Amino acid sequence: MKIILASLTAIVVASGALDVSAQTSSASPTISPTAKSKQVEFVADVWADNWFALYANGKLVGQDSVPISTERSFNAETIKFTAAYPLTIGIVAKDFTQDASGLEYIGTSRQQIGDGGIIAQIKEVKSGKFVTATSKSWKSLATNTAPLNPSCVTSSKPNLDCQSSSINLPANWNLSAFNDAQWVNATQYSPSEVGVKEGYLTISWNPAAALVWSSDLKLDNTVLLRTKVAK
Ligand SMILES: [Ca+2]
Repeated sequence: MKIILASLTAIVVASGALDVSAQTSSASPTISPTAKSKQVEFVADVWADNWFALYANGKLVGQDSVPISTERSFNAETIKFTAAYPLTIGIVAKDFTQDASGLEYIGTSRQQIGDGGIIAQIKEVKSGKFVTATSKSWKSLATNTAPLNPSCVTSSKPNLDCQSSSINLPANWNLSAFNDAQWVNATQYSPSEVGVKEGYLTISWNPAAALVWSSDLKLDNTVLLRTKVAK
C-alpha cells in the first residue's frame, strides 16, 4: 500500500509540474484539451405565451426576462449557453393566470381562461448546425391545470368556484437519466391556434420548429417539456 501511495503522489506531482510548464509556454492552457473539446456553445431562440425557463443537462441556462406575473408577455428571447453532448433540453413553460382559478382579466368583460404555447429552436453557434426544436417528438408533462371546471369562467368569484390541480416537478426531470416513459408526446399547434404575436414575429423559425404545449392548450397552465440530442 505504501508503494502505491508513493507512486500516486509521484504521478500527481509530475502532472502538476507538467501543467505549470504548459501554462508558461501556451496561450490558453487553463482547460485541458479533453475537457474543452466536450463543451459546445449553443444559441436558443424561445418564444412563450407567456413564460419559460430553459435547462441544458439539468442546469438552468436562461429564462424569460419578463416575469410570469406580467399579464401580457409575448417577447422572444435569444439565449447563448455552453453544454456537452449528449444534450438533454428541459423547458418549464407557463401560461399566465391571474390566480389559482386559472383565469385572467378577472372582473372585466374579457374574463377568460386564456391559453399557452411555446416554440424553441437551438443551433450550434460556431458551426451554425441545427440541433433541435420543439415538436411532437418532445415529451411533455402538465404540472398545473386550472380550471378543472371550465364553466366557472363566468363566475363572479372564480377564486372560489374554479377548481385546480397541481403536482410537484418530478425530481431530476431535466436530467438525461430521468425516465420519461410516463410522459406523453407534446402536442403541436398552429400559429393561429396559439395566437402568435410580438416576439414570435421577430425570429426566423426553422421549418422543423413547431409551437407545442400539452394536449390542452387552455386548461394546462404549467407544462414541462424535454428532449435528448445524442450529437
Ligand atoms: Ca396566455
